[in-house]
Amino acid sequence: MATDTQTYTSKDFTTENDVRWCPGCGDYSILKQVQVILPGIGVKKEDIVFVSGIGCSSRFPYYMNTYGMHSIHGRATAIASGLKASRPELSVWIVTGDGDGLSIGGNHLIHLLRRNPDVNILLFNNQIYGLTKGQYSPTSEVNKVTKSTPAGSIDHPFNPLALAMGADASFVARSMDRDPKHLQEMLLRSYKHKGSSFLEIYQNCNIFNDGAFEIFTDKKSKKEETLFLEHGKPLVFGENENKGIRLDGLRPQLVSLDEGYSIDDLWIHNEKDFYKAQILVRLFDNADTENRMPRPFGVFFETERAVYEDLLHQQVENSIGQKGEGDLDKLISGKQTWEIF
Ligand SMILES: Cc1ncc(C[n+]2csc(CCOP(=O)(O)OP(=O)(O)O)c2C)c(N)n1
Ligand code: SF4
Repeated sequence: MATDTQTYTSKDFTTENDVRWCPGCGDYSILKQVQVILPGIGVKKEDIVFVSGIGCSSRFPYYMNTYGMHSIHGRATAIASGLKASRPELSVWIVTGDGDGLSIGGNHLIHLLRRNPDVNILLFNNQIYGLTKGQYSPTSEVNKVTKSTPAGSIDHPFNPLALAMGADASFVARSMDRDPKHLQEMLLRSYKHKGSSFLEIYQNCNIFNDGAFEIFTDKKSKKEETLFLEHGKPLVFGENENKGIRLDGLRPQLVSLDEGYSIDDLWIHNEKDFYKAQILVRLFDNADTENRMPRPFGVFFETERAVYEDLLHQQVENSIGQKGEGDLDKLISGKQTWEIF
C-alpha cells in the first residue's frame, strides 16, 4: 500500500471488509468510481473522511480505506458540518440516500447547503428505502406501489436538484451509476468546488426498485432520453444529435434540428447562470409524458460563495483580536455564581 499521494492507486482506497450490498446493486459502481478518482486529488488518505447516515448507501465508509463515520439516520450532514468547522483542512465527503438525506435528514441538508461548508454531498437516489426492504421514499413517483403504499403513492415527489437550488447550493450536479466516465468527471468537479457540492447520483436498487432509471441508462433509449450538459455548448441530444432545447422567453422548447432550427438557435449552457439553472432543474418530466423533455446530467450550476468554516474562523480571530483570548472557566461561572455549602 502506497503512503505517498503521488503513488496512490485506486487499490489504496479499498478495504478488506466484505462488501455487503446485493449482487448487481448500483452502489458498487459508485464505490468503484470514488476509489478511481481519489488518487488524483492529491490528498493523503488520513486527511479524507466519509460520513454517512443510515441506509444501504450509508454502509459506504466501511468500504473506504480512509477515515469514516457511519453515523445516525439523516444526520451525516450535521456531523460533517461540525467536523469541517473544527478540522477545515480535511476533505469531507457525505454519503446519503434519498431516504436518509431527504426524509429524516431533509432539514439538516437544506441548512448545510445554505451555510456552504466545503464538503461534497453524494446523494444516492434509488427512489426507494433499500435497507428497510422497499418502502416508498420522497423521490418515489406518484402511484408507486410499495410495501408502505399498497394502493400507490399519493405523495408528490421531491426534485432533489430543485430543492438544492432553492436552498442556495453553490454547486448542483447529477450523474448516474451506469456511466462510470461521467460519474468520475462529476466526482472530480464536486471535489474541486470550494463550497458545498450537491451531486445527485441515480442508483439502481435491483432488489426493490429495479429499472427506476432504465430509460436514462439503457443504451437503447439513453441518447433520446438524456441531455449531457457542457459549459459553453448548445443543448443538443438525440440518437443523431438532431434535437435540441431552445429558450422561448423563459420557456424551454424542444426543437428538431431537421425541421427549421439550427444549432445557433439553441440554448447555450452556462453553469454560472443562476436563473437558467432554475429552469434546467425543472426538466424533470415523467417517463410517460408525451413530447417529454430529456433529463439533464452534468453540472447545472456552480458559483463562488464564502464557505462557512472560513467565516467562522475569521469571526473567532476577530473576536480574539478585539477581546483577547477567552477564559472558559470564567465564561462558565458567569457573572453571578454561588457556592453551595
Ligand atoms: C431514527 C430512525 N428511523 C428510521 C430508521 C429506519 N431506516 C433505516 S434506513 C432507512 C431509509 C433508507 O433509505 P435510503 O436513505 O434511501 O437508503 P438506501 O437504503 O436506499 O440506500 C430507514 C427509514 C432508522 N434506522 N432510524
Ligand atoms: S437493497 Fe437495493 S440498495 Fe440495498 S444493497 Fe440491495 S440492491 Fe442495493
